[in-house]
Amino acid sequence: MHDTLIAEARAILRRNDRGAYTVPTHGLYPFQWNWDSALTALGFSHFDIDRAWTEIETLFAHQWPDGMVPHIIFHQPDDGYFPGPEVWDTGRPVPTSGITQPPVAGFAVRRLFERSRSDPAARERARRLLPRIHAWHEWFHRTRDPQGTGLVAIIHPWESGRDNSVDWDAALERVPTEGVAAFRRRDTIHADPAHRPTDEQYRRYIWLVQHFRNLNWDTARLHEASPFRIVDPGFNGILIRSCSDLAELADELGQSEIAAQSRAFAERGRVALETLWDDDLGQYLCLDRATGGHVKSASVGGLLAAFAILPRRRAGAIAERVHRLAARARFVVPSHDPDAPGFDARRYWRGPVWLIVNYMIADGLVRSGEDACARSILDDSLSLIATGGFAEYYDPMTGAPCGGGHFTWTAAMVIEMLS
Ligand code: 9WN
Repeated sequence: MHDTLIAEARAILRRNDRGAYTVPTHGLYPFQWNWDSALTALGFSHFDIDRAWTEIETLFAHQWPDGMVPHIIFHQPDDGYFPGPEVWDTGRPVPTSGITQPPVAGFAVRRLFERSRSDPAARERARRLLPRIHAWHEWFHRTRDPQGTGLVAIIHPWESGRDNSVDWDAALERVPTEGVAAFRRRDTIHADPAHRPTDEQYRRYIWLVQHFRNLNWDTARLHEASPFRIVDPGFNGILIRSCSDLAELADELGQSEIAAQSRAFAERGRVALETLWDDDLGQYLCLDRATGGHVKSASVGGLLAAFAILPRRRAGAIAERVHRLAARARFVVPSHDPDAPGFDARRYWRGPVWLIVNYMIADGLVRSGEDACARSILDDSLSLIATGGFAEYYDPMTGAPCGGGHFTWTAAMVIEMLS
């Protein structure tokens, strides 16, 4: 059974392989996405370690001079996706978007290194990536935490990777729609519109893109200029974990300065994360930096923070929260609490289960001593695959597959979980 699943997962990775990068799935997402690639490299690492390194090297070959790593790289023209390179108009030699995505590459590269430690070529590849990843982490702290709070903000829902989460509803309401040029969505041709964000949300997504484009994609100015500025515990949990892992990797490679700075970023982040804790829900909350208030929304972002490797009592509370969710949903971890306002079992990040999120929560929980909870998350993940195939996401109440099919990072997570 496991062997068959692994074979199917490998075939999906090969099918979506475009040589030096993978597409998340044929049709719906025809380019390279940032955090998809980093997590996909983990899948490759079990059967083609060279290809795994290449995936991340290609991503970093398109890093901006200021350190930002864009969320999409438009390697080849393809009008099957909106918004394409002409909408972003970032002026990069190979077109890219102008915003970023959850920085999971630091974590992934440490894993790759551990899996190829005895190979001198891998050591060299890690040595070359190390300063680039560190430059990205520095960019985050410089441009997305100008007050030095220890936590960074996202300035567009797409940066979170959890595009239409209930977490963003109130903040997105404040984003205007006047002046948004007419557009034609393509996602709803490839996937069921009932599983995707609404047109109203898309108008606000595009307003933000136009706004940043009018500021010439000067990333040093965008944080202050954006009406949408949110501190997401999941996003920060990922950054903290990557900084910690980069510190370990830098130690191994004798790069003591990068090690010290990365460790300092991670420690400051872990302390600051505490300010997002909510006793009521037993999880972390987002902070709306534009209003200064917490966003009382029971989303998976507050559980994904477990990836940072939390102190025992916090990890225990998150495990307890997952346990309570399991009493309501047939499959954990739903991206939104089924009992909370805004839950929608099939609409993208407003309820469905995502395997990448499950993987990261489980990984963090194991490292904080919550093995049983982590095991139940992984078991549910594999049951979803067995019944629904390698989908983009799944209905937590029925297990029905949703969004795109033959999905790369879903397949990569299956290989990672079973290997
Ligand atoms: C926008 C590729 C990406 C993921 C995101 C997911 C979705 C894009 C979209 O697909 O976002 O970046 O067009 O819907 O939300 O997490 O990286 O798989």
